[in-house]
Amino acid sequence: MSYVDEVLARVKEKNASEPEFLQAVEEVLESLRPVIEAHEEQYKKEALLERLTEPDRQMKFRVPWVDDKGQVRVNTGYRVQFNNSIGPYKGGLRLHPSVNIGIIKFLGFEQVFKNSLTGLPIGGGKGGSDFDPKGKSDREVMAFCQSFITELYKYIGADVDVPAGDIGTGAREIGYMYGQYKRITGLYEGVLTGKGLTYGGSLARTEATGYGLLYITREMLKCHGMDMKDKICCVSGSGNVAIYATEKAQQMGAKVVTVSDSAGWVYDPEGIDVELLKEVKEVKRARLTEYAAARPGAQYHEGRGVWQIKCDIALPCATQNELHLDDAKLLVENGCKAVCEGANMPTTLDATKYLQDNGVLFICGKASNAGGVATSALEMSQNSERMSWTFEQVDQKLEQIMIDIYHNIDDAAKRYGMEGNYVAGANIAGFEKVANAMLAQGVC
Ligand code: NDP
Ligand code: 2IT
Repeated sequence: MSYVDEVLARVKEKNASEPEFLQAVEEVLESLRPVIEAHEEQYKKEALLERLTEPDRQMKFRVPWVDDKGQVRVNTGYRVQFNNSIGPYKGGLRLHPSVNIGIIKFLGFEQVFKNSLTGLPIGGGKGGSDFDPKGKSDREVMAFCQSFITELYKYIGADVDVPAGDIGTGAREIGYMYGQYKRITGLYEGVLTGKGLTYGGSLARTEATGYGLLYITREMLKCHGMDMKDKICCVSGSGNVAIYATEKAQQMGAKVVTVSDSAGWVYDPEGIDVELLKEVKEVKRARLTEYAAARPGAQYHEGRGVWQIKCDIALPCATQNELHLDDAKLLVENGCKAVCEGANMPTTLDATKYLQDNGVLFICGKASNAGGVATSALEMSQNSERMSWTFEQVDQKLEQIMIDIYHNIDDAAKRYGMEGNYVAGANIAGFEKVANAMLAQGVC
């Protein structure tokens, strides 16, 4: 049995109840086969893959808080510190009822490679809770965030582990968490990113994941003789990533015709009105039915369905495993040219393979959504030097980082004879830097 197969079998046995984590590990290890085979003896002796697939540590804790009726509520908090061989742990906090340890581990594992691809000195981690911010008052959200940090503060720090936003965690939640960290520790330091602009946040961090997704998409299209102008795009989700992906795609001359949330989706043939979408989602925290009600030409449908709309470019920006094999078949049938992931692992393994086998250009999330965490690392730099850069400075750096990521993953795929396979390229390029650092640092 090859070393990769041995490790895969062991990981499956040890983590049998964590399907998302297994999916993420399988995708990475399958792509790494040629790299591992070239160093099989050394890597096996060093147990490199066993160390890479086992988090440094994982914290699980109780988060008690009091709701507006005076009732005590209890959630579970998590932080998985996966790998810090190239920098302090870095990665978001997801607040969603579906959160469990397997989801946090898959996200933390992906983050290790993604953060490596940014070229910046950040290790991988992830955290969150099964708390659902939907329908909660500001005071309830604050009570939860304060309680969450009252436990988490022990494990984080500007040079240790720097959390940020993810699903359900935006500027409001980061603000409450930052205030509580400061109150407990007395430290005014860059322990969280995605902060408000008046207390250490970076310009362009809000836009960064969505904008970055479009910068890398445009670079890939350019290298294949295409551009964004007049392209029809289907976006899923309507949160932070989806909104700014839509905004940048339209600035580039494309037309985004769909968005979705967990209840339904909108088809707006005239092109999504981003300002209206921001008003509905960022200000009112309302459902997409309100968007459709305010936009006469738009159709609202319950359930899922964005991938049935004919498009040139598909940008899944909601959550994991939201683009299935059947969706991939529809996209191919409708002439879709490129799928670039804004979310983490939104495309199932069989759908990814189908798209690649049918000539659709495909960039996986750990490369294409890396602009968010890259800009978080730029926020850390600004905090360290106690300076803040202009929007244009940050945006330019972000754009260059995304262009560099495209060429790095393209080169890595070519080096191993897999030209055009950007999944393999991303996994290989992300792995090489982390593996070198781990080997150099000895058994740890
Ligand atoms: P938000 O909470 O801002 O938005 C999430 C969106 O996805 C909402 O429209 C939400 O709908 C929808 N959604 C969430 N869960 C589900 C589900 N189970 N089924 C259907 N729709 C769902 O999160 P973000 O935009 O920040 O994150 C979106 C994705 O991008 C995630 O995969 C995240 O990990 C990834 N990501 C985020 C980065 C960031 O900087 N924020 C960076 C890199 C990746 P509803 O409101 O109804 O729940
Ligand atoms: O998945 C991700 O990369 C994020 N949610 C952003 C992490 C960060 O630290 O900015």
